[in-house]
Amino acid sequence: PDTYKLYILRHGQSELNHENIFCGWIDAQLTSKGKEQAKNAAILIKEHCAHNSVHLPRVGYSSRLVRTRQTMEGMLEVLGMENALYKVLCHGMSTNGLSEDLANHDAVVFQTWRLNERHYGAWQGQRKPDILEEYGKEEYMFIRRDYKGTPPAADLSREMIQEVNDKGSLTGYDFKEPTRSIKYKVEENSGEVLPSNESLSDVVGRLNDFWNEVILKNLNDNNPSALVIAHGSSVRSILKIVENISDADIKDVEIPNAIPIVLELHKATKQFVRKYYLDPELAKVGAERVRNEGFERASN
Ligand code: DG2
Repeated sequence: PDTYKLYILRHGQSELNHENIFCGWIDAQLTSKGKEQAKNAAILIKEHCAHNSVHLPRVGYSSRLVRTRQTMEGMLEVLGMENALYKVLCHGMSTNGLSEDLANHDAVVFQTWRLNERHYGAWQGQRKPDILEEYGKEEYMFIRRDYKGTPPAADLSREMIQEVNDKGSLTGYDFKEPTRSIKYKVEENSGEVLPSNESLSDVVGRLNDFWNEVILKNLNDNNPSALVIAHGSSVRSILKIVENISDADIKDVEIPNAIPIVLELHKATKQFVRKYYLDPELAKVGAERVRNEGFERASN
């Protein structure tokens, strides 16, 4: 094949997705439906690779939030790659040593805050229908989907974070200290400046270099594919960067939970060639559901 392939997806349904609550940087875990979705996503990739006689991806990228970690673990289990090495990447750290790591593990997964969901500021932890009622339809959709729409900043000293560690168990955090400075200590010590609210354009700004300098750079003949597990906003940001989608058009792009998108890139130039969902029908239904969140009282 003359293209590299990136398998990109949003994590499976989280507990807060299910409750119709803005999640952002809150560490919500996957529901049992979310775990099933992760398995199904892995099966789709497995079938796709078998059908095209190509190897499974062995390099993975995820956010620092537990819902992408759980999705990754569930998928790697189905792919028969449980012996995976997880590494946090932040300022000043590189993916050097990848080939040695791959020699000793089934897969290597880099976790970065740059793939986190956008920080939803003061809206985090609040029910979508309540925010819709408080702000009205126009403002709600502007902040939720306009490229520059920014929610009010979170009060970080009170940031309601149901923090769980990478394995999904509640950590014994001392809530007197903001939990962020415990979870993201590595990042803060490395000099990263973390947000307290973000628009989609902020996410594109913090993700762009990581996309080009890390994810694209690591694609080569030894690693012609990679698996990227991210969030609604970080997947939309990736599509915006890769397909050069306009600021106006990106507001109409919705990302369903856990349906892999294949992004094919030209080998020589790493330019965008084509994009497709591995289950287009399911993706359509899922995207429609996301678009309507907040407008109906029933949860998904
Ligand atoms: C959702 C996106 O992000 O919400 O933060 O609640 O992908 O992490 O579940 P995700 C959240 P919307 O912008 O679609 O309302």
